[in-house]
Amino acid sequence: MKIGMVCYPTYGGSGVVATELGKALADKGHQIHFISYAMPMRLDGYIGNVYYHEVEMASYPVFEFPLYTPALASKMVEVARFEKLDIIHAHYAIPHATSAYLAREIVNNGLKIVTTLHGTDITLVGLEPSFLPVMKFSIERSDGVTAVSRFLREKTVTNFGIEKDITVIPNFVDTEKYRRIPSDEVCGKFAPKGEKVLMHISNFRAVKRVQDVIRIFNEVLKKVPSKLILVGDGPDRSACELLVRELGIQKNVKFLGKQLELVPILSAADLFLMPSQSESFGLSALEAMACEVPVVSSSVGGLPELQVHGETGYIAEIGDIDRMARYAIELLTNEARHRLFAQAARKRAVDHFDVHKIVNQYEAYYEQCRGDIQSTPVTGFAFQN
Ligand code: GMT
Repeated sequence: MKIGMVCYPTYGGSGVVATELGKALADKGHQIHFISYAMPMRLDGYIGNVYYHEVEMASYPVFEFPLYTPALASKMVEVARFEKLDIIHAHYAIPHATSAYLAREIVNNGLKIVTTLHGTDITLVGLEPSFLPVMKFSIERSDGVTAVSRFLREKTVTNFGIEKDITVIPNFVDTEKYRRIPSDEVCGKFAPKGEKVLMHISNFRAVKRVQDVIRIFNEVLKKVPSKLILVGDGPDRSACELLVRELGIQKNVKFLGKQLELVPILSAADLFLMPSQSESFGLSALEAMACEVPVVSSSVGGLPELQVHGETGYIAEIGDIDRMARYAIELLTNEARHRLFAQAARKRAVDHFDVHKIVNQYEAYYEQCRGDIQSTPVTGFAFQN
Protein backbone atom coordinates (compact mmCIF):
# COMPACT_ATOMS: atom_id res chain seq x y z
CA MET A 1 0.00 0.00 0.00
CA LYS A 2 0.99 3.65 -0.38
CA ILE A 3 0.34 5.42 2.87
CA GLY A 4 0.56 9.12 3.77
CA MET A 5 1.56 9.34 7.45
CA VAL A 6 0.62 12.69 8.96
CA CYS A 7 1.91 13.64 12.40
CA TYR A 8 3.49 16.26 14.62
CA PRO A 9 7.25 16.11 14.30
CA THR A 10 7.90 17.24 17.85
CA TYR A 11 8.96 15.42 21.05
CA GLY A 12 5.74 13.57 21.85
CA GLY A 13 4.12 10.16 21.79
CA SER A 14 1.82 10.62 18.80
CA GLY A 15 4.74 11.58 16.55
CA VAL A 16 6.77 8.65 17.87
CA VAL A 17 3.92 6.20 17.22
CA ALA A 18 3.40 7.55 13.67
CA THR A 19 7.12 7.39 12.91
CA GLU A 20 7.69 3.90 14.32
CA LEU A 21 4.54 2.65 12.58
CA GLY A 22 5.70 4.14 9.27
CA LYS A 23 9.15 2.57 9.61
CA ALA A 24 7.70 -0.84 10.50
CA LEU A 25 5.25 -0.72 7.57
CA ALA A 26 8.07 0.33 5.22
CA ASP A 27 10.03 -2.68 6.45
CA LYS A 28 7.10 -4.86 5.38
CA GLY A 29 7.24 -3.41 1.85
CA HIS A 30 4.69 -0.59 2.02
CA GLN A 31 5.58 2.83 0.65
CA ILE A 32 5.34 5.47 3.38
CA HIS A 33 5.10 9.21 2.78
CA PHE A 34 5.49 11.29 5.95
CA ILE A 35 3.80 14.67 5.71
CA SER A 36 4.55 17.30 8.37
CA TYR A 37 6.01 20.79 8.86
CA ALA A 38 9.38 19.38 9.96
CA MET A 39 11.17 16.05 9.88
CA PRO A 40 9.62 13.78 12.56
CA MET A 41 11.94 13.33 15.51
CA ARG A 42 12.71 9.63 15.10
CA LEU A 43 12.93 9.68 11.29
CA ASP A 44 16.71 9.78 11.15
CA GLY A 45 18.89 8.64 8.26
CA TYR A 46 17.91 7.05 4.97
CA ILE A 47 15.22 4.38 5.24
CA GLY A 48 14.10 2.36 2.23
CA ASN A 49 10.44 2.90 1.18
CA VAL A 50 10.21 6.04 3.35
CA TYR A 51 9.75 9.57 1.95
CA TYR A 52 9.29 12.89 3.67
CA HIS A 53 7.22 15.81 2.35
CA GLU A 54 7.45 19.14 4.12
CA VAL A 55 4.41 21.39 4.37
CA GLU A 56 5.28 24.85 3.08
CA MET A 57 3.66 27.72 4.92
CA ALA A 58 2.89 30.86 2.97
CA SER A 59 2.88 34.05 4.99
CA TYR A 60 1.15 37.29 4.15
CA PRO A 61 0.65 40.41 6.29
CA VAL A 62 -3.13 39.96 6.22
CA PHE A 63 -2.84 36.59 8.03
CA GLU A 64 -2.53 37.24 11.71
CA PHE A 65 -2.24 33.49 12.39
CA PRO A 66 -0.48 30.75 10.42
CA LEU A 67 -2.94 28.82 8.22
CA TYR A 68 -1.62 25.30 8.73
CA THR A 69 -4.87 23.39 8.10
CA PRO A 70 -5.27 24.39 4.40
CA ALA A 71 -1.50 24.28 3.80
CA LEU A 72 -1.40 20.71 5.11
CA ALA A 73 -4.48 19.76 3.09
CA SER A 74 -2.86 21.13 -0.09
CA LYS A 75 0.32 19.13 0.57
CA MET A 76 -1.81 16.02 1.14
CA VAL A 77 -3.58 16.62 -2.19
CA GLU A 78 -0.24 17.00 -3.99
CA VAL A 79 1.27 13.86 -2.46
CA ALA A 80 -1.94 11.83 -2.83
CA ARG A 81 -2.17 12.70 -6.53
CA PHE A 82 1.49 12.34 -7.50
CA GLU A 83 2.25 9.31 -5.37
CA LYS A 84 -1.20 7.70 -5.80
CA LEU A 85 -1.75 7.23 -2.09
CA ASP A 86 -4.25 4.60 -0.94
CA ILE A 87 -4.55 5.86 2.63
CA ILE A 88 -3.84 8.98 4.62
CA HIS A 89 -3.26 8.09 8.26
CA ALA A 90 -3.76 11.19 10.44
CA HIS A 91 -2.19 10.95 13.90
CA TYR A 92 -3.75 13.33 16.45
CA ALA A 93 -7.07 14.67 15.21
CA ILE A 94 -6.36 18.40 15.42
CA PRO A 95 -6.04 19.60 12.69
CA HIS A 96 -4.81 16.53 10.82
CA ALA A 97 -8.21 14.84 10.48
CA THR A 98 -9.70 18.07 9.15
CA SER A 99 -6.96 18.59 6.55
CA ALA A 100 -7.28 14.93 5.54
CA TYR A 101 -11.04 15.33 5.07
CA LEU A 102 -10.47 18.34 2.80
CA ALA A 103 -7.79 16.51 0.83
CA ARG A 104 -9.99 13.45 0.29
CA GLU A 105 -12.88 15.59 -0.96
CA ILE A 106 -10.54 17.43 -3.34
CA VAL A 107 -8.78 14.42 -4.87
CA ASN A 108 -12.00 12.40 -5.00
CA ASN A 109 -10.27 9.25 -6.26
CA GLY A 110 -10.99 6.61 -3.60
CA LEU A 111 -8.38 7.85 -1.13
CA LYS A 112 -9.29 6.69 2.40
CA ILE A 113 -8.61 8.45 5.69
CA VAL A 114 -7.72 6.73 8.94
CA THR A 115 -7.57 8.95 12.02
CA THR A 116 -5.82 7.81 15.19
CA LEU A 117 -6.87 9.59 18.36
CA HIS A 118 -3.97 9.95 20.78
CA GLY A 119 -4.93 11.90 23.88
CA THR A 120 -5.41 15.59 24.45
CA ASP A 121 -6.99 15.92 20.99
CA ILE A 122 -9.96 14.23 22.71
CA THR A 123 -9.55 14.83 26.44
CA LEU A 124 -8.50 18.48 26.42
CA VAL A 125 -7.80 20.61 23.34
CA GLY A 126 -10.51 19.15 21.12
CA LEU A 127 -13.14 20.09 23.68
CA GLU A 128 -12.47 23.82 23.25
CA PRO A 129 -15.68 25.34 21.80
CA SER A 130 -13.55 26.82 19.00
CA PHE A 131 -12.54 23.30 17.88
CA LEU A 132 -15.30 20.92 19.01
CA PRO A 133 -17.79 20.98 16.09
CA VAL A 134 -15.01 20.74 13.51
CA MET A 135 -13.35 17.89 15.41
CA LYS A 136 -16.60 15.94 15.73
CA PHE A 137 -17.28 16.39 12.03
CA SER A 138 -13.74 15.43 10.96
CA ILE A 139 -13.66 12.33 13.17
CA GLU A 140 -17.08 11.21 11.94
CA ARG A 141 -16.12 11.70 8.29
CA SER A 142 -12.90 9.69 8.56
CA ASP A 143 -13.17 6.29 6.86
CA GLY A 144 -11.65 4.65 9.93
CA VAL A 145 -11.01 5.83 13.46
CA THR A 146 -8.72 4.19 15.99
CA ALA A 147 -7.95 5.07 19.60
CA VAL A 148 -4.84 4.07 21.54
CA SER A 149 -6.77 2.75 24.55
CA ARG A 150 -10.25 1.67 25.59
CA PHE A 151 -10.31 4.67 27.89
CA LEU A 152 -9.78 7.02 24.95
CA ARG A 153 -12.45 5.30 22.87
CA GLU A 154 -14.96 5.75 25.69
CA LYS A 155 -13.97 9.40 26.17
CA THR A 156 -14.44 10.05 22.47
CA VAL A 157 -17.94 8.63 22.57
CA THR A 158 -18.94 10.56 25.72
CA ASN A 159 -17.13 13.84 24.95
CA PHE A 160 -18.08 14.13 21.28
CA GLY A 161 -21.19 11.95 21.06
CA ILE A 162 -19.61 10.03 18.20
CA GLU A 163 -21.58 7.04 17.01
CA LYS A 164 -19.05 5.82 14.47
CA ASP A 165 -17.16 2.61 15.34
CA ILE A 166 -13.82 3.30 16.96
CA THR A 167 -11.30 0.48 16.98
CA VAL A 168 -8.80 0.27 19.82
CA ILE A 169 -5.29 -0.37 18.54
CA PRO A 170 -2.87 0.24 21.39
CA ASN A 171 0.56 1.77 21.16
CA PHE A 172 3.53 -0.51 20.74
CA VAL A 173 7.26 -0.87 21.20
CA ASP A 174 9.96 -2.65 19.26
CA THR A 175 10.87 -5.15 21.97
CA GLU A 176 13.93 -6.30 20.00
CA LYS A 177 15.35 -2.79 20.09
CA TYR A 178 13.91 -1.81 23.46
CA ARG A 179 15.53 -4.41 25.70
CA ARG A 180 17.75 -3.96 28.70
CA ILE A 181 21.41 -3.77 27.75
CA PRO A 182 24.43 -3.87 30.04
CA SER A 183 24.76 -0.24 30.91
CA ASP A 184 27.56 -0.07 33.45
CA GLU A 185 29.06 2.94 31.75
CA VAL A 186 25.86 5.03 31.71
CA CYS A 187 24.82 3.71 35.10
CA GLY A 188 28.18 4.70 36.52
CA LYS A 189 27.58 8.22 35.27
CA PHE A 190 24.10 8.45 36.78
CA ALA A 191 24.73 6.91 40.19
CA PRO A 192 27.60 5.30 42.08
CA LYS A 193 27.27 1.56 42.71
CA GLY A 194 24.75 0.77 45.41
CA GLU A 195 22.50 3.72 44.59
CA LYS A 196 19.17 3.31 42.81
CA VAL A 197 18.08 5.22 39.71
CA LEU A 198 14.56 6.59 39.34
CA MET A 199 13.54 7.94 35.94
CA HIS A 200 10.91 10.02 34.22
CA ILE A 201 10.64 10.86 30.51
CA SER A 202 8.11 13.35 29.15
CA ASN A 203 7.44 16.62 27.38
CA PHE A 204 7.22 18.43 30.75
CA ARG A 205 3.67 19.65 30.19
CA ALA A 206 1.35 20.33 33.15
CA VAL A 207 -0.56 17.05 32.59
CA LYS A 208 2.63 15.09 33.31
CA ARG A 209 2.88 16.47 36.88
CA VAL A 210 6.69 16.40 36.83
CA GLN A 211 6.73 18.30 40.14
CA ASP A 212 5.05 15.22 41.66
CA VAL A 213 7.90 13.12 40.27
CA ILE A 214 10.35 15.35 42.15
CA ARG A 215 8.33 15.28 45.39
CA ILE A 216 8.01 11.47 45.23
CA PHE A 217 11.76 11.24 44.72
CA ASN A 218 12.36 13.61 47.64
CA GLU A 219 10.51 11.12 49.90
CA VAL A 220 12.33 8.13 48.43
CA LEU A 221 15.70 9.81 48.95
CA LYS A 222 15.04 9.99 52.70
CA LYS A 223 15.05 6.16 52.79
CA VAL A 224 16.97 4.96 49.73
CA PRO A 225 20.30 6.31 48.41
CA SER A 226 19.29 7.22 44.88
CA LYS A 227 19.36 9.55 41.91
CA LEU A 228 16.52 10.93 39.79
CA ILE A 229 17.07 11.20 36.03
CA LEU A 230 14.67 13.48 34.16
CA VAL A 231 14.59 13.20 30.37
CA GLY A 232 12.78 15.63 28.06
CA ASP A 233 11.92 19.27 28.03
CA GLY A 234 8.89 21.52 27.96
CA PRO A 235 6.96 24.30 29.66
CA ASP A 236 7.34 22.99 33.25
CA ARG A 237 11.09 22.41 33.13
CA SER A 238 12.09 25.71 34.80
CA ALA A 239 9.56 25.24 37.62
CA CYS A 240 10.94 21.74 38.15
CA GLU A 241 14.54 22.97 38.30
CA LEU A 242 13.43 25.56 40.85
CA LEU A 243 11.65 22.95 42.98
CA VAL A 244 14.74 20.73 42.98
CA ARG A 245 16.80 23.66 44.33
CA GLU A 246 14.15 24.59 46.90
CA LEU A 247 14.19 21.02 48.18
CA GLY A 248 18.00 21.11 48.20
CA ILE A 249 18.31 17.87 46.24
CA GLN A 250 20.12 19.21 43.18
CA LYS A 251 23.09 16.83 43.70
CA ASN A 252 20.69 13.91 43.30
CA VAL A 253 18.65 15.09 40.31
CA LYS A 254 19.91 15.29 36.73
CA PHE A 255 18.00 16.97 33.90
CA LEU A 256 19.18 15.38 30.63
CA GLY A 257 16.94 17.39 28.29
CA LYS A 258 15.64 15.79 25.08
CA GLN A 259 17.32 12.50 24.22
CA LEU A 260 16.92 10.31 21.15
CA GLU A 261 18.80 7.18 22.23
CA LEU A 262 16.65 6.00 25.13
CA VAL A 263 17.68 2.35 25.46
CA PRO A 264 21.04 2.94 27.22
CA ILE A 265 19.39 5.49 29.48
CA LEU A 266 16.39 3.29 30.36
CA SER A 267 18.75 0.38 30.90
CA ALA A 268 20.26 2.29 33.81
CA ALA A 269 16.88 2.76 35.54
CA ASP A 270 15.47 0.80 38.49
CA LEU A 271 12.07 2.49 38.51
CA PHE A 272 9.99 4.66 36.16
CA LEU A 273 7.62 7.30 37.56
CA MET A 274 4.52 8.46 35.67
CA PRO A 275 2.18 10.35 38.05
CA SER A 276 0.22 12.04 35.20
CA GLN A 277 -2.98 14.03 35.53
CA SER A 278 -4.16 12.66 32.20
CA GLU A 279 -2.63 9.89 30.09
CA SER A 280 -4.48 8.10 27.34
CA PHE A 281 -1.78 5.44 27.04
CA GLY A 282 1.68 6.31 28.43
CA LEU A 283 4.09 5.32 25.66
CA SER A 284 7.26 6.19 27.59
CA ALA A 285 6.15 3.89 30.43
CA LEU A 286 5.77 1.07 27.88
CA GLU A 287 9.29 1.72 26.54
CA ALA A 288 10.55 1.55 30.14
CA MET A 289 8.69 -1.72 30.76
CA ALA A 290 10.29 -3.25 27.65
CA CYS A 291 13.66 -2.40 29.25
CA GLU A 292 12.68 -4.24 32.46
CA VAL A 293 11.87 -1.12 34.41
CA PRO A 294 8.82 -1.41 36.71
CA VAL A 295 6.48 1.59 36.76
CA VAL A 296 4.82 3.53 39.57
CA SER A 297 2.02 5.52 37.99
CA SER A 298 -1.23 7.30 38.64
CA SER A 299 -4.46 5.50 37.88
CA VAL A 300 -5.66 7.80 35.11
CA GLY A 301 -6.77 7.12 31.56
CA GLY A 302 -5.20 4.18 29.80
CA LEU A 303 -2.48 3.55 32.40
CA PRO A 304 -4.37 0.66 34.06
CA GLU A 305 -4.69 -0.92 30.60
CA LEU A 306 -0.94 -0.71 30.17
CA GLN A 307 0.40 -1.90 33.47
CA VAL A 308 -0.89 -4.29 36.11
CA HIS A 309 -0.98 -3.14 39.72
CA GLY A 310 1.11 -5.44 41.91
CA GLU A 311 2.67 -7.19 38.93
CA THR A 312 4.47 -4.78 36.57
CA GLY A 313 4.45 -1.86 39.01
CA TYR A 314 2.03 -0.01 41.22
CA ILE A 315 -0.86 2.36 40.59
CA ALA A 316 -2.09 5.12 42.93
CA GLU A 317 -4.53 8.05 42.81
CA ILE A 318 -3.43 11.27 41.08
CA GLY A 319 -1.47 13.46 43.49
CA ASP A 320 -1.03 10.75 46.15
CA ILE A 321 2.67 11.45 46.50
CA ASP A 322 3.03 9.59 49.81
CA ARG A 323 1.55 6.39 48.45
CA MET A 324 3.61 6.51 45.26
CA ALA A 325 6.74 7.12 47.35
CA ARG A 326 5.85 4.15 49.61
CA TYR A 327 5.40 1.93 46.56
CA ALA A 328 8.72 3.11 45.13
CA ILE A 329 10.55 2.46 48.40
CA GLU A 330 8.96 -0.99 48.69
CA LEU A 331 10.21 -1.99 45.25
CA LEU A 332 13.64 -0.43 45.57
CA THR A 333 14.34 -2.13 48.90
CA ASN A 334 13.13 -5.62 48.00
CA GLU A 335 15.46 -7.08 45.43
CA ALA A 336 13.52 -10.29 44.83
CA ARG A 337 10.22 -8.46 44.27
CA HIS A 338 11.93 -5.91 42.07
CA ARG A 339 13.32 -8.68 39.88
CA LEU A 340 9.86 -10.27 39.55
CA PHE A 341 8.24 -6.95 38.63
CA ALA A 342 11.00 -6.13 36.13
CA GLN A 343 10.51 -9.48 34.38
CA ALA A 344 6.72 -9.12 34.42
CA ALA A 345 6.99 -5.62 32.92
CA ARG A 346 9.13 -6.91 30.06
CA LYS A 347 6.84 -9.90 29.53
CA ARG A 348 3.76 -7.69 29.35
CA ALA A 349 5.45 -5.44 26.77
CA VAL A 350 6.44 -8.45 24.65
CA ASP A 351 3.16 -10.36 24.98
CA HIS A 352 0.73 -7.48 24.43
CA PHE A 353 2.45 -4.47 22.89
CA ASP A 354 5.14 -5.73 20.54
CA VAL A 355 5.50 -3.79 17.30
CA HIS A 356 4.92 -6.78 15.03
CA LYS A 357 1.56 -7.65 16.58
CA ILE A 358 0.26 -4.12 16.51
CA VAL A 359 1.55 -3.21 13.05
CA ASN A 360 -0.30 -6.25 11.70
CA GLN A 361 -3.47 -4.85 13.28
CA TYR A 362 -2.97 -1.48 11.55
CA GLU A 363 -2.26 -3.21 8.24
CA ALA A 364 -5.48 -5.25 8.54
CA TYR A 365 -7.36 -2.12 9.55
CA TYR A 366 -6.15 -0.22 6.45
CA GLU A 367 -7.26 -3.12 4.28
CA GLN A 368 -10.64 -3.17 5.99
CA CYS A 369 -11.05 0.59 5.39
CA ARG A 370 -10.18 0.16 1.72
CA GLY A 371 -12.82 -2.56 1.50
CA ASP A 372 -10.21 -5.21 0.69
CA ILE A 373 -11.41 -7.51 3.44
CA GLN A 374 -15.11 -8.02 3.62
CA SER A 375 -15.36 -10.90 6.04
CA THR A 376 -13.09 -10.35 9.04
CA PRO A 377 -13.35 -6.84 10.41
CA VAL A 378 -10.59 -5.78 12.78
CA THR A 379 -12.39 -5.74 16.08
CA GLY A 380 -9.42 -4.20 17.70
CA PHE A 381 -7.26 -5.09 20.51
CA ALA A 382 -8.37 -7.38 23.25
CA PHE A 383 -6.25 -8.28 26.22
CA GLN A 384 -6.92 -9.26 29.75
CA ASN A 385 -5.14 -7.63 32.64
O1 GMT B 1 -2.02 14.36 23.86
C1 GMT B 1 -0.98 15.02 24.01
O2 GMT B 1 -0.89 16.01 24.74
C2 GMT B 1 0.24 14.68 23.27
C3 GMT B 1 0.31 13.29 22.77
C4 GMT B 1 1.60 13.25 22.07
O3 GMT B 1 1.62 13.63 20.91
O4 GMT B 1 2.56 12.89 22.70
O5 GMT B 1 0.31 12.29 23.82
C5 GMT B 1 -0.69 11.35 23.80
O6 GMT B 1 -0.35 10.36 22.85
C6 GMT B 1 0.61 9.40 23.23
C7 GMT B 1 0.80 8.45 22.07
O7 GMT B 1 -0.39 7.80 21.74
C8 GMT B 1 0.16 8.68 24.50
O8 GMT B 1 1.11 7.71 24.88
C9 GMT B 1 -0.01 9.72 25.62
O9 GMT B 1 -0.53 9.04 26.76
C10 GMT B 1 -0.96 10.80 25.19
N1 GMT B 1 -0.90 11.90 26.16
C11 GMT B 1 -1.94 12.19 26.97
O10 GMT B 1 -2.98 11.57 26.97
C12 GMT B 1 -1.72 13.33 27.89
